[in-house]
Amino acid sequence: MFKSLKEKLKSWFKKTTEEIKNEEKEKAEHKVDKILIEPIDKIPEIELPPEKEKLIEKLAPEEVQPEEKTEEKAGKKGLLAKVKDKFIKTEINESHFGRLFPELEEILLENNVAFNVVSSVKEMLKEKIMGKSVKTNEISSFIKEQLKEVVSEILVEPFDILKRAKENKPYIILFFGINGSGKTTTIAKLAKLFLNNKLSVVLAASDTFRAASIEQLAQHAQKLGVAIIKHDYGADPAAVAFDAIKHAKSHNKDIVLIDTAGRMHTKENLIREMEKIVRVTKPDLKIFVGESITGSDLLEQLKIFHSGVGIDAVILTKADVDEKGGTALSVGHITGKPILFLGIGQKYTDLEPFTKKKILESLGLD
Ligand SMILES: Nc1nc2c(ncn2[C@@H]2O[C@H](COP(=O)(O)OP(=O)(O)O)[C@@H](O)[C@H]2O)c(=O)[nH]1
Ligand SMILES: [Mg+2]
Repeated sequence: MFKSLKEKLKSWFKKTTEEIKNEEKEKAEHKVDKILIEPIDKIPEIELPPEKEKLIEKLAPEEVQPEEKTEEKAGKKGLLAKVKDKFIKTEINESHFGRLFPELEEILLENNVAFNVVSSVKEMLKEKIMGKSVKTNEISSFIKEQLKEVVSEILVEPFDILKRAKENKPYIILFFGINGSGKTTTIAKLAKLFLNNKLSVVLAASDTFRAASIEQLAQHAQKLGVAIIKHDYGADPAAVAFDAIKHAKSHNKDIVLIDTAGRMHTKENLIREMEKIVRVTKPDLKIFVGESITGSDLLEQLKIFHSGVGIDAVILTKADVDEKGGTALSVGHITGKPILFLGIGQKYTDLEPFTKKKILESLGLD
């Protein structure tokens, strides 16, 4: 994940900030040279009477300075350049920003960062860097640091799901997202995580719509050794979930994971179905599962589910095949909800906790 974004950001930093740095250094060096020369130029000429001038000439004949050795000269120049590098500052202005941002904007958009998120990045970054006086040699690291802060503010830090899961018993988690986004697989991965943390699990096969969905979940239940509550295809998904909760209560189970269908005859039907499941099960957590690679499509789905039933957190799947990664930057900004995990493969262990730090590292910003 983020392979492409990371590489592009890296070359962007290098190229643009080097350009600005060199240009500003040239300007500043010119200024410094001028400052060094000007005071001498500006010494007012004193008019002496001609005879006095002659006398002075006699007393102090023009000193012939030996030519400085070229090596010595070069050494002095190097030192001067170093001193200049250390102290010359550039105030970042509109023109710098205008040169910096368009390429960054393109990189972000190309890598699936949503348009309005890119606009926010622009405003936030501008606010942070404009008018700031930065040592010219440190422009690159300064802008990188500021972009890191912007990304960090855009991402939402996830909560600890294991800690939360112990708050209620049974702790009810409802999953939704479109067909094929990875809900069933993610539920199995999470079940494994809970089992590893000594929490017992019941699965609810509430996708009664899609062919083979019940068998798929049943296979996972068997492999993991957990209970599954299922009805027939076409049964009421809310009723299945209700039975699973009843089972968990009577068997003293810790967690109920409710699988759902990702497609109905219409989008409105699907949302209505989800609303009903929410009403009946009163879940502690509603998780939207979406494919990282689908970019703007995923964000559209996310908005529909979020406005329809309200989500608490997101899991992005197939991050292993997503080189762009921009979706992960957009989710938090659009919903204000955190991404909890990234699905990074098809094995039960291919579920990676999402943290800001990890993302910043993957982007080469930390
Ligand atoms: N590479 C990869 N494949 C995944 C991941 N999560 C799910 N899948 C695959 O995506 C397909 C659809 O997954 P499924 O759980 O059935 O999606 P559902 O329709 O939302 O329940 C399956 O072939 C899964 O193995 C992931 O994180 N990485
Ligand atoms: Mg499924």
